Formats: sequence, structure tokens, C-alpha cells
Amino acid sequence: MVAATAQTRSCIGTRQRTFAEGSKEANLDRVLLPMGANFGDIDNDGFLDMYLGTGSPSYVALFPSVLLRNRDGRSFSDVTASSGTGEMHKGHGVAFADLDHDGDLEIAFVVGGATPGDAHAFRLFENPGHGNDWLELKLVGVATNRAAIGARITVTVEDGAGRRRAIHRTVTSGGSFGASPLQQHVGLGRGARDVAVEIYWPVSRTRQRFTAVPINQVIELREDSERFVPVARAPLPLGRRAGNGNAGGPTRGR
Ligand SMILES: [Ca+2]
Ligand SMILES: [Ca+2]
Repeated sequence: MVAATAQTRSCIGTRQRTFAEGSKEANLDRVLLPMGANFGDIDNDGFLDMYLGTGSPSYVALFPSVLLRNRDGRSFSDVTASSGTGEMHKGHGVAFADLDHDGDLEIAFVVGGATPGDAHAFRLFENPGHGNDWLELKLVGVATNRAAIGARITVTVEDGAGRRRAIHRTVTSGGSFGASPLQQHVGLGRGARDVAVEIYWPVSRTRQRFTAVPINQVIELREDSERFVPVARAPLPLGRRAGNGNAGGPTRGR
């Protein structure tokens, strides 16, 4: 995706190893004006969704940020209104992270313009959950950098209907103007089973393959170890679940 002040363009890889312009087919053929953007799988279906922090430096500019849900890797639906994430203030850095450790990704969002009268509070949109399975992978490099930036992940999984699929990720902080954790959160869909994880380490140029990987938990994988280790996390309830009286919707704070 290209975040630009003109109409968004979507270039789709073809079997001929070229790109074809596919904005209309992807339902991205409109002006969106993002200043910051990032991607993450908000519903754990294995397809990356994106959140666009829209805006323009003009003091009078006012239009909502946009949450686009990936529909099976074929197109995007605008779920801004139904998700309650249509923040009207100017958008900047966006990050996706499971901040309350319940297995789904929250959206952390820096908003507000450059002038004091246009400033505004940080936003945190708590994910209500979607009932799908997930896996979070903490990679530790040895020959490759310790943060494992650039390592490539392939997760293969059989879904509840018996279909097998591969889900690909590269260790990175995500899109522009905001950084998601390097720990990779991978949605697996509903009824996931028979999960395998393959890691390609770019410096040692080695591959590891782990089978019978347990789901709905965080595991740590080291470049120099043939075993993965579960990582324990204590719940960190947010908003109403934390008992602070929030009546629902996005959690907000400075
Ligand atoms: Ca998704
Ligand atoms: Ca969460």
C-alpha cells in the first residue's frame, strides 16, 4: 500500500512475477489522506488489516481515521464506523499490540495537530475479541541480530473445516510513523490445529521447523535452539474489565 495525498494505489503481485494495479478490486480506490499508518490482524483470521491515521496540517481539516478489514486476502472493507475507531483528530503514529495479554491486538494511536489548539490526547482502542485462535512468536537471534529483525516466519495451520493454509510474516515494527512490537502476533482463524512454524534466519541462512506447536500462547524461539519455550504473561485488564468504570468503546488516556 502507498500512503499518499492522492488516491491510494494497490499493486498486487501476479504469477508472472510482475505487479498489476488492483486498487478497484481491493476496494482501495478512494482518497484516504493518511499521515501515519500500520497493519495488524485485528480479528485473528490470519489476514492483515490496516489502520490509517488520517489528517492534513490545515487547522480546519477534519475527517475520521480509517480501519480497513482484510477480507480473505482479496479486498478490504471499511469497518471504521462499526468498530468505533473513527477518531476525528489528526492522526500520527499507529501501533498494534496485545497490551492486555488476552490474545487480540489493541490499536495505540498518537493524535493531534502541530499547533497547541489542535493538540489532543493519545488514543488506545481496546479490542473486544473475535473468538479466533492465535499464536505470538518472540524470536531471539544469535548470528542474526538479537531482535531478529528481518527473520521470516511461515506458520502452517489446518482450520476447523480441514483446510490447510500458510501464513507469512517478517519480523518488523510494521508501517510508517509508529512501531508495533517486534514480537509477531499471528492470527490462526477458528478451530486451528496441527500448527507448524518455520523460521528463516537471514544471517546464518538457516531454517528451523517446529511441529505440534501449541496455540493461544506466546512462545520464544532462539536461532541456536531446536526447542521453543512458552512465555508466561500475566493479564493486564484495560478499560471496563479493569474496573475503572469505562462504559465501553475505546479506552482513552493521556
Ligand atoms: Ca484480519
Ligand atoms: Ca488484547
